[in-house]
Amino acid sequence: MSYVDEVYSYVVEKNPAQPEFHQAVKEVLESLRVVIEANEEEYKKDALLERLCTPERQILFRVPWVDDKGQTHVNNGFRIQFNSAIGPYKGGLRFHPSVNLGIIKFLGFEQIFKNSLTGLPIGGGKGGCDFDPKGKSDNEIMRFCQSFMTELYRHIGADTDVPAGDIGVGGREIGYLYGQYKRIRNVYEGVLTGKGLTYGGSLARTEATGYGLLYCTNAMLKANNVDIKGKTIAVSGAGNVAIYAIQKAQQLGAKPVTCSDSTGWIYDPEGIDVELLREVKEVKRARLTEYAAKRPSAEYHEKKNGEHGVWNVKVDIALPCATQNELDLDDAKALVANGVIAVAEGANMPTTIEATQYFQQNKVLFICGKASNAGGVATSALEMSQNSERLSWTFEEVDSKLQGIMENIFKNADEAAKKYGKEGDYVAGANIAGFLKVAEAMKAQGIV
Ligand code: NDP
Ligand code: 2IT
Repeated sequence: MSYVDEVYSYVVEKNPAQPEFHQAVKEVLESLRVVIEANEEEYKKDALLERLCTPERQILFRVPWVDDKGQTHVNNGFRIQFNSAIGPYKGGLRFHPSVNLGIIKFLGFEQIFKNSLTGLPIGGGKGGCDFDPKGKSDNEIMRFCQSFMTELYRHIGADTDVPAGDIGVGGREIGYLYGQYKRIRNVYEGVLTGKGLTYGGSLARTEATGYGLLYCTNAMLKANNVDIKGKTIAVSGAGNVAIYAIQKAQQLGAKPVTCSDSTGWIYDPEGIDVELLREVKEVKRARLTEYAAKRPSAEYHEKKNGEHGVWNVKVDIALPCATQNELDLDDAKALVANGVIAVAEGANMPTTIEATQYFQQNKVLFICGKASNAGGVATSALEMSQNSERLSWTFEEVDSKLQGIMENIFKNADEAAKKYGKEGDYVAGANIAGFLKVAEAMKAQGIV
């Protein structure tokens, strides 16, 4: 058995019932095969891959909180400090009822390579809770965030581990988490990113993941002589990533015609009205039915039987921006049959392995989230820099750095793919480029 296969079996055996984690490891190890095989003896002796696939630290904790009626609830909190070879652990917090250890580990594992690709000094981590923020009052959200931080604070710090947002964690939650951290620790430090602009946040962090996705997508299209202007786009999701992906796509002259949330999806042939979408989702925290009610050109479709909806619309480009495994083989077949040219992941691991392979076999330009959604964490690292120097940069300054970082990520993934004989396979290129830096740092630091 080759070392890659041995390590994959080891991961499956040691981490039972964590299918998303197995999937993320499989995808990375498969694309690293060429690099590993060239250095097999050395990597194996150092158990480099076993170390890479085993979190440095896993923190599991109880989060009790009291609702507005006086009822106590208990949720499960997680923080996975996966790899600190190239910098302090960095990665978001997800609050969603589906959260479990395997999901947080898949996200933390991917974060290692993504963060490496940004070129900035940040290690990989992720956290979250199986708490459902939907339907909760602001006071309930505040009490929950305070309880979550009352345990988490002892494990994090501006030079140790710097969480941020992810699904279900936006500006409101980061504010409550930050307030409680500061109260307990009595230090005013950049321990979280995605902070509000009045207390140490960075301009353009809110927009960064969606904008970065489009900068990366555009770089991939340009390298393949495709002009984004006039292209129709299917976007899934209606949260932070989806909204600013839609906004930047429009600024670049493309036309996003769909978005979705957990209960339904919109087809708007005139193009999504992004200001209306922001009002419905960011301000009112309402369903997409409210968008449809105010927009005569929009069709609203209820989601039935777990179907994904938006991928059946005929478009040139698909940008999955909601959640893991939301684009499967059937969806990929529908997109290819409708002539899709490019797919770029805004979410983390939204495309199943079979769907990814189908796109690649059918010559669809495809780039994975570790590269294409890295703009969020990259801008978080820029927020850390600003906090350290106690200065704030302008929107234009941050946005232009973000654009440069995303173009560089695409270039590095493209070049690594070519160097290892996989031209045009941007998944392999991204994984290889991300891995090499981390592997070198781990080797230099000895067996730790
Ligand atoms: P938000 O919570 O802002 O939005 C998530 C969106 O996806 C919502 O529209 C939500 O629907 C929908 N969604 C979430 N879970 C499911 C589900 N299980 N089934 C169907 N729809 C779902 O999160 P973000 O936009 O921040 O995150 C979206 C994706 O992007 C995630 O994969 C995240 O890990 C990834 N990401 C986020 C970054 C960031 O900076 N925020 C950076 C890089 C990646 P509803 O409104 O009904 O809840
Ligand atoms: O998946 C991700 O990269 C994020 N949720 C952003 C992490 C961060 O630290 O900004």
